[in-house]
Amino acid sequence: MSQLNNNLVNMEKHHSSFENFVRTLPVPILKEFVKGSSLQAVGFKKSNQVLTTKDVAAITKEFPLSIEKSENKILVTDGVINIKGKRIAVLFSGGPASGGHNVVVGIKKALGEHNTLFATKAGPKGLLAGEFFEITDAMAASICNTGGFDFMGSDRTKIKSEEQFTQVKEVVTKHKIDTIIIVGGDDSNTNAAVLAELLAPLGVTVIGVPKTIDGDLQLGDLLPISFGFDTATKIYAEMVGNILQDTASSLKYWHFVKIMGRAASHVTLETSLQTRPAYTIISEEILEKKMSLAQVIDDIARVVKLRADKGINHGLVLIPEGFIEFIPEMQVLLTAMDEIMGHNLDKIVAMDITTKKEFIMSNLNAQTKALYQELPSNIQDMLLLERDSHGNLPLSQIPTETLVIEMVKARIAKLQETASKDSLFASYNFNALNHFFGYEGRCGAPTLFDAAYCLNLGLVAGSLALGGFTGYMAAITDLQNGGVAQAIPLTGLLNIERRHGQDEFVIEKALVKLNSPAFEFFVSRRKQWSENDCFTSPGPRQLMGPVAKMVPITVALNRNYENLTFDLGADTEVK
Ligand code: FBP
Repeated sequence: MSQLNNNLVNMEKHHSSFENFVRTLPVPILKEFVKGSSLQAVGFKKSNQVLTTKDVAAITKEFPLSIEKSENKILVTDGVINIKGKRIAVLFSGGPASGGHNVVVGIKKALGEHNTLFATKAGPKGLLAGEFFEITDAMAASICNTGGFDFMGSDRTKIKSEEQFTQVKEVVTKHKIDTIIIVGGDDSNTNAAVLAELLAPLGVTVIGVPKTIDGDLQLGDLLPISFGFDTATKIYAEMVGNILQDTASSLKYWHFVKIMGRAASHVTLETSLQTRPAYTIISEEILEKKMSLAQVIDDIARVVKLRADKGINHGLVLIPEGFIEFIPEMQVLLTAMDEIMGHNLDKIVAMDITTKKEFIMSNLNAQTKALYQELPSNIQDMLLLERDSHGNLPLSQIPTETLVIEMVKARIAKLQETASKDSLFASYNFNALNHFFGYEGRCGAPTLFDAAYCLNLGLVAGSLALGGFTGYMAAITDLQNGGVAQAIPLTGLLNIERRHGQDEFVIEKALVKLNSPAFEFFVSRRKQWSENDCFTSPGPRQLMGPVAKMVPITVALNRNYENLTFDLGADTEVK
C-alpha cells in the first residue's frame, strides 16, 4: 500500500485529520474550574433565589422529598470540593445534540481520578437494563470536541411505570450507583425530577443537563439556551445561506425549507436572523393571530407575487417543523386525536392504517372530521403515527413543506387568473423545490460555543453529583462576562399539562415569545427581506479566528447583549 493509502486507512473510526485536530482544540473554561494545567470540581450552596411555577402546591405534594432538600432554591458556587469514592452514571436521553460528548468529558474531569464515571448504553433503556461501561481518561480524550451521541447512544424511553421504577431501583442498588446524570430536553429533565424523588430514600441522587437543538428548554437569564442549539442553527444557516446564494444565481427557483425544532420556532427564527430569506413562518405568531392554513398560504403567495412583479423570480421560505401543530384548527383536531388515541391505545396498536383511520374518524366530531378529510392522504396517515413515550407526534416525518408548496402553487394559479395581463406576474412560472434540514444539524462537531458550554455544564453536573445534590439541572449563565455556574431546582420548573389524554407534570416548553427582542427585531426587518434580496451566507462554523466565539443571535438579542461575542473564560487545553 502507498503512504497515502495507509494514511487513508488510518483515518477510519473517527481519525480523520479534522477529528484528530478538534480533539485537542483548547476550549474556554470558567475560571473556578481551572487549577493550574488541570480541571477541578467546585462546591455549591443555596442562594436566596427561589424558583416556582403556578402549580407549586400540587408539585410540593408530589415531590415532597426533593423540595424538602432543595427548598426550590437556586444553587451558586462555593469554593472547591474534594470528594472520593463516588460511582456516577451518565446517560443521554432523546435526540442527539452537538456537545453531548463534551458534557461527558466535563463530568469526567470534575470527578478526577478518585471517583468512577460510567456510561449508560442507549439512554434510559440502557439504565433499565443496567448496561454500563466505565469511562476511562483515554475514552474521554477520544470524544473531546466531537459531535454526536455515538459514544454511548441515546433513546426516548420515558421511565414512568411502577415496573420501570422497580427496575431502576434494582439497577442502582446492584451497581452501587450514587448519582445518575441525565442529559436531556424538557421531557427528559422532567423524568430526572421524577427519578430524583423516587431514588431519594435510597440516597441516590439525580442531576439534569439541558440539552436539545430545539432551544425550547430555556429560562431567561437563568438558562439562556440549551446546548446543541448553536451548532444546529449554524449548520442550518450555512446550508440555507448556500441555497440563497444559488437562488440569486440561477434566478428561477423558490425553495421551501422545513427546519427541525419540533414545537417551538426558535431554530427557524435563529436561522432566519442569520440568513435573512424572503419569508419565514413563525408558528407561535400563527397561533397568536389565530391564522388559518389558508391565510398563511395567502401571505406566502402575496410575497411570491410581489417579487415576481418586480422581476424577482426566486426566494426561500423557512417553515418550522412544528408549524402544523400551531394552526388553531389543526390544534383542535390533534388534541381530539390525542384524546381518542390516548384512551384506546390497546385497540389501536393492532389496527392496520385503514382501520385506524376509520376508527379515529368515527370518534371525531363533524368539524374535526371534515378538516381531517380535507388533508392530503399522506398527511392524514402521518398524523396517525405512534406518539413517542413522552406523547410527542413525530413531526420530523410529516412533509409539511410539500403540503405548503402544493397549496401556494394552487393559490398562485388562482391569482394569475385575475392578474393584469401586462404584469410580470401574469406570465410568471412558479418553480418550487422542497428540503428538510433536521438530522444534518444534530450531530456535527460542536461550535466553539457548544464545545465550551458543554464542557462547563459537565463540570457543573459532576460537581453537583460529588456535592450530593439531587433534583437539580446544571446551568451556565452570564455568557458574555466569563460565565457563572449555577444549578436550577427541577421542581421549580414543573407545571401540570394535559398530554396524551391526561394531566401530567412536565417542564413547560419555552416557545418563541412575540414580545421578545429577537422576534421584534425579526418583525422590524422582514418586510425588507421579502421585497428585496437581503440574504447573507454565514458560511461554515469556525473553531478559531475572529468569528469563532459567537452566541446565537436570538440569545444575544433576548439577553440584551451589546454584541454576539461570548466569554466563558480562558481557552484551556483539556488534559
Ligand atoms: P429532543 O427534544 O429530544 O432534543 O429532540 C429534538 C428533535 O431533534 C426534534 O427537533 C425533532 O422533532 C425530533 O428530535 C426528532 O426525533 P427522532 O430523533 O426521534 O426522529
